[in-house]
Amino acid sequence: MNNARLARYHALWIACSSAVLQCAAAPAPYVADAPLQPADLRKLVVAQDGSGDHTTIQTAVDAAGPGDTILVKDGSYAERVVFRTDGTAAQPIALARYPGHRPKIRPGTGSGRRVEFNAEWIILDGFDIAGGYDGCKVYKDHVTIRNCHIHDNHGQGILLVSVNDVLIENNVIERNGLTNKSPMHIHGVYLSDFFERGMRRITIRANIFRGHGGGGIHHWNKGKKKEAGARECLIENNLFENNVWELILWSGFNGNVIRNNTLVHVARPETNIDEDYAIGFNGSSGNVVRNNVIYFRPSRGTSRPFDTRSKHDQIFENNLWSVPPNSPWRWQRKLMNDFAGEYRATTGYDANGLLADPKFVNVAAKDYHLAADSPAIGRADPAHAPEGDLAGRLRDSRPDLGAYEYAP
Ligand SMILES: [Ca+2]
Repeated sequence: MNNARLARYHALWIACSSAVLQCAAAPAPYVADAPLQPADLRKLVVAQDGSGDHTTIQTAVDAAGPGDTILVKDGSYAERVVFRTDGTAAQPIALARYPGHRPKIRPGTGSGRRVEFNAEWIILDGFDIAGGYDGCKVYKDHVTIRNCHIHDNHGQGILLVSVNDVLIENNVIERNGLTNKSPMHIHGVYLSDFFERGMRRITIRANIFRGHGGGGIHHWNKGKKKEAGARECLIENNLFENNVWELILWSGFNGNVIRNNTLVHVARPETNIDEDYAIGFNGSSGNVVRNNVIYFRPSRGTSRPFDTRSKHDQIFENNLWSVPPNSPWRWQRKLMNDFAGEYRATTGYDANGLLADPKFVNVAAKDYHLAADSPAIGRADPAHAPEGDLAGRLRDSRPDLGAYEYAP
């Protein structure tokens, strides 16, 4: 997680978006209309020692207008931060770390204490956010959250409420909600269409999600309104590691793309729910799940690699599943007995996929890069692979499965 890696990611994204360069992979199918770069019209410096323009983040945020960039120096800022002033597409408001610094935001656990977005066209870049009620909560469209470490908050890591065009990239999001009275309801990123307006173009790429009592990513909406739920979202190049559910996509998560992620499900926090799984759908349909690596080892009898509770169909192509024999799973509400033996014939999914050990470099050391003899190398569909990978490396002409492209 560093700026250099993010810069490489953007450089190759821009290179591949131009007509001049030929890249192995096709452009992303959906990308949030969210701000990529600060405008830097005016720079406001926040420093606790009085050497800047402000000593608290919130006074700087309240003073900022469109095009302004707030740069925060090292320190632990015990503040609730709330954006109330909109930026614009050409002139977003940016709140970023001062170059070379790594400021901490410690909102405190009182109700509503977090980094809260009540304004559009905002960039948040480079903070360590912990000990809040939530890490971040987003109520408005056109927001970018990148390069942050969002961890050990009492509630959600990032909570999106009925918004469109949010970009979440290059963050490490871990261990949120373990102090909550119901950790199973706390997720790394929670897409909640609470107002049932629909959520469009949420892009979640190149993040690490780890150790939540709920999902790495969870989607939910409460009702039956046709327009409600998430569509045209892109989840790519992420590592999901040992959340109770890596991906739990319920109630109206329809028509989205989940590609080139690595899911490692070998352990989990002990929380207030017994079951766990790597990927599951309920009341969600028409999603494309492609080029992912799912590494599953059960931690208890109710651990499942795959869990579906409704009859809606998804498209699964070119995924690698590593699942021991006789692993229980759930298909269209029915509990099954042996995923590896039953999956393809039962679902019709992954005719071009693999049931194999992905041969990570070192699972015990949590190094999930591919080893030289990995069967995942060269197995992704080039027409549907991202340009880069989780490490900010350009994928080659024979793209690999999972979040990490193999480099000899
Ligand atoms: Ca390759």
